[in-house]
Amino acid sequence: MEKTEFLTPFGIEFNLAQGAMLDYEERVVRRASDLRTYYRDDDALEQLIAEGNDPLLYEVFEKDIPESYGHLRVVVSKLQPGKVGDEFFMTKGHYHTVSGTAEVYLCLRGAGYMLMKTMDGHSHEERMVPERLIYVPPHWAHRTVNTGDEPLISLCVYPGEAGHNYGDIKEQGFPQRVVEKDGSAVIEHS
Ligand code: PAN
Ligand code: ZN
Repeated sequence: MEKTEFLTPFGIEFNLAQGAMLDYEERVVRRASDLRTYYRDDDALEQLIAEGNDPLLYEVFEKDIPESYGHLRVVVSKLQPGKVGDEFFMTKGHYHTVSGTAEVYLCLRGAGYMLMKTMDGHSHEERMVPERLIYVPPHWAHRTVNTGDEPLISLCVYPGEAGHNYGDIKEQGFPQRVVEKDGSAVIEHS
């Protein structure tokens, strides 16, 4: 058995009604310019960056938990509502670097989808709504998409050693895109 890093037990404070981790220690911010090449409509993204002063699209609130074997990373992911062209705001999406590690997402607020895919061509989507937990099995890349008009907020828990592999998704994308058509959210498959 691998040796795990010693940590003194602790609690984490939440306001579940707001979907907020109150005593987070790190905050990762992703702005529109961080999502260049991810959306189908590059011009619409550039327009959003220029006219919206490079708006914040999503944040991840984190506790200082070791990114190593045996630990569980506990974070809150908060994705703003909006669209780039007709495509709803989404996270970059990633495989875990240690790809055989799972993750759970408990949706706290908002509405949207979890898009998932595997390296060998499977794809799958799950609806995200409050009080629904999505189990992302090992080997499935995952991306969240906000189809509502308020932030989509989830509590995520994943193994400390998982790591994030963004490169493969940046190059290949997902086979699913979630777009607005005639006023409703539609998942397109390529
Ligand atoms: C989540 C994600 C978070 C942001 O905590 O990191 O939703 O999405 P990206 O990392 O794809 O930008 C998670 O899946 N962690 O493993
Ligand atoms: Zn993940």
